[in-house]
Amino acid sequence: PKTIYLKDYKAPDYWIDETQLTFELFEDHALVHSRLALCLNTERHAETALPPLVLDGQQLELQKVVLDEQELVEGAYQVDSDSLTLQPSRAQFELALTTRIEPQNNTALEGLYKSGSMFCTQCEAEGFRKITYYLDRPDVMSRFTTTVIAERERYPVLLSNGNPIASGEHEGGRHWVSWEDPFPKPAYLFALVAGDLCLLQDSFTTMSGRTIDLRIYVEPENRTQCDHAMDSLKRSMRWDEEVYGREYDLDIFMIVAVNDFNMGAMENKGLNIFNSSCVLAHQDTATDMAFQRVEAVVAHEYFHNWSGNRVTCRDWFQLSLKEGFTVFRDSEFSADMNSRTVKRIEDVTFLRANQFAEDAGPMAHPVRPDSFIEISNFYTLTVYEKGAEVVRMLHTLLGEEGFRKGTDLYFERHDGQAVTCDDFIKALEDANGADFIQFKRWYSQAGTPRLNVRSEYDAASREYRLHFSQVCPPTPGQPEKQPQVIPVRMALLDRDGNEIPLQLEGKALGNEAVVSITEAEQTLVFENVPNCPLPSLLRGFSAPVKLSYPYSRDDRVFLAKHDPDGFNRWEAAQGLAVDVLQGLVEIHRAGRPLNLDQRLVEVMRSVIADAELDAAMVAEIIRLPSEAYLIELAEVADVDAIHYTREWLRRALAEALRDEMSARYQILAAAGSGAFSAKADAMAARSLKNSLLSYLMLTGEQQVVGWCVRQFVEATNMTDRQAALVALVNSPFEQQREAALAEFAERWAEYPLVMDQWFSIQAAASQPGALDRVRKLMEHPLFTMRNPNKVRALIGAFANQNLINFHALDGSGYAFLADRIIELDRSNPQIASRLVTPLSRWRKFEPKRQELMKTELARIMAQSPLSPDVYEVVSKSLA
Ligand code: DPP
Ligand code: ZN
Repeated sequence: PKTIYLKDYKAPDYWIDETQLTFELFEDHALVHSRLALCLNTERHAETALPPLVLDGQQLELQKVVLDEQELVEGAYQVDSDSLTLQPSRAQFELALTTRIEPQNNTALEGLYKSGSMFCTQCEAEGFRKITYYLDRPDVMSRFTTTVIAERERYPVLLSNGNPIASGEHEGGRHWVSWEDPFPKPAYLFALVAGDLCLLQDSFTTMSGRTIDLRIYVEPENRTQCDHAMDSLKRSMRWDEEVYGREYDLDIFMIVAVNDFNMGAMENKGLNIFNSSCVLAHQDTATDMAFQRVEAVVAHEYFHNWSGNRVTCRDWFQLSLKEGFTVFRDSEFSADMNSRTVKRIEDVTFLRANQFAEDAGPMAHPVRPDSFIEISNFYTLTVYEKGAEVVRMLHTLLGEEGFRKGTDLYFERHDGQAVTCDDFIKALEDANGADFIQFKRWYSQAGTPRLNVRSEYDAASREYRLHFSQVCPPTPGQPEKQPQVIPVRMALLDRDGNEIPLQLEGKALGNEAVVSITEAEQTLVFENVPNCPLPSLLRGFSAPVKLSYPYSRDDRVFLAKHDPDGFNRWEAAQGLAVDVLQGLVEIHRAGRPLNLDQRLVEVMRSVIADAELDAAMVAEIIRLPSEAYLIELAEVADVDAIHYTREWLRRALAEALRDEMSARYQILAAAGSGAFSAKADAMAARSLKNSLLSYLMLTGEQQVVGWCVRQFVEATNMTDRQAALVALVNSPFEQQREAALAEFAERWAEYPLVMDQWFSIQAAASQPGALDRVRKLMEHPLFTMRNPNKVRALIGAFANQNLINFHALDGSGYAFLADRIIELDRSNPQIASRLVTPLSRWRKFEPKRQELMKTELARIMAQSPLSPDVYEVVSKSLA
């Protein structure tokens, strides 16, 4: 496999102005006829020296090549496993091709494939080349017209990008529809769907008064689960008008739900294709978390219409241009729709447990990578989530208004273009007269910077000094880093928790300020500080760094109770829990008895009793840091000790706070037993109630098991039902657990997404014997390795969430995962490659586990053939 470098980027030799496609769909193959109007890129070549045309194409059977109405004989063009080459004789010419493909046998789910009885496509990043020969690169933007021809009976609905322009009947029960997309687009945004689908329809009036036809297509049995997605879509459209001034541009916007999909969803122009898990939501079948995910993904894909489609990426190294920006946009949307602080806590928790681990592992790469083997491997947490944090910092530095001026200029300047991250930054700079030269290191340097802070108070001069030092650890290919711009949102608190007005070098900054740390070592001197304050640093997680300040546990307790900033109150409680757990791990490793720090108990007690505090905040504060996060924080992670002490602490807290927890649980259970509501406060109440239930179950009291079973049986929604099931499955009450699992499976057998939950809950349960259970579940009639959601639900949940069993010291978890990767690589390399992640993190563990994990990686590496996807991740992991 070949490495591709950003520094080798060259504009294409030819452009494709027009792309006309005709698809003839049959039961065992499809014919793809393309007619391309090409022209020389005169900025690169003179008309007197025409370069050969090299089109990308893979796994295609080429049937016909017609150049300017002349059919070419074999020998007049060259075909190899990934290209078609021919020599044009004019600077402008027309090329017509026919290729034959077999969507029915396409198990990689890239290009044109079948999901159930439906035809659908996934072209990002390089799937279009599996449909026909093309310049399959995002800087080649073309106007597409698409005709789909298929049997009417089986495929009454035929969709593609843009607006429908004509349709008709053919002989033999076949029919056709033509679609025209007026906006030039790269091939990765092409889409086609053919199926027997039902339609949920609505409309939206844009800010300029145009009426848009909104359509969600799903398989008939899912008809009743689309309302939430439709509602989310309308709110997204309004929000993008209000917050970014962006109006929708076609007359029709379609979403199609498919069951077999590698990613969450895809923003194809005018025709978004979604994993059904990111569209369908009904309270009977979907949890509150699923509702929020649907809302976020619908928004994300819709927002791509501007940040991604109207302005797209020049090359795939710029992926974060659209993904980082769009994740930032969707997270702000969700923050506006729900609780801003809770949304931020969720995002930061996710980032620190997962993206920080990526940054510290063998696949660490900058937000704008400078090389790759397989681009599919770079749809990463770094490109998406860290990319969004980088955009968030720009937003913080420029402020709401300045940022908006910048994005207005960006959209205006680059509409219809394929651009780079530098172009994005340039627009923000130009609109604000700002200078982001140093800031751009966030795009080119990998790794999570550490920001160490110390303080000094001088009572005589009333000066308070904060000493900052930043250092970013080496990452593959980047041994040394330059200091980055780190915006620190902060305040200083007095002994009552009030903010002290900030005066920095003679300037009054108000009670809260954003200070930029730009040097490796930097000191800020605050003046007129009456008493030694306690700093509240990095509020709202204003930069994706690992902050360390020598807070005592008492300091953290104080901040958890008094910081006026909600996010940092949570952060202080979380920091206290981390500190307590890290201490317990040390005590446990030394073979000494564990003891419970009463300060943590008091913090939890006070929030559980606090009826004023948003229930979702309470739920976040009492949630202990995850095992994954504790592993990430550890130098060498002792999985057993982390699991043991965390479970011990959960039980100890449950016992210490039994009365408070059960009182609050009862109140919430009684209040939530009425009609279902999907409003934020109702969701928050369920979240807290279920978090309390899971603690209470650890007391082992029969009475609590009774509550849990009752909640399972009487729940009016999937959130409550599923939470009760999780609590039972993780309990020692075998009879109740098995009964609940059996009843659940029987009731929801017809609902694949609900059954995904059923698989995943069991795969993640930490009791011994988990691997045997997972093996047995693989034989369940509803399980299949062909469906990515099922693989994620069972194999993914076991390897990523059931850490104590996955890391079993006999190596059985590692061997099991390696077997699945090898098996999947033959059918779906993208999904196989994703599963390598847990093994790739071997350096985090002690020598014995390291050896076992490396042995499995080496076994995968020795397979032949091996996809470039898996090859890249495994070889980099072993390097
Ligand atoms: N479907 C993926 C996303 O929306 C890739 N564009 O992020
Ligand atoms: Zn995206």
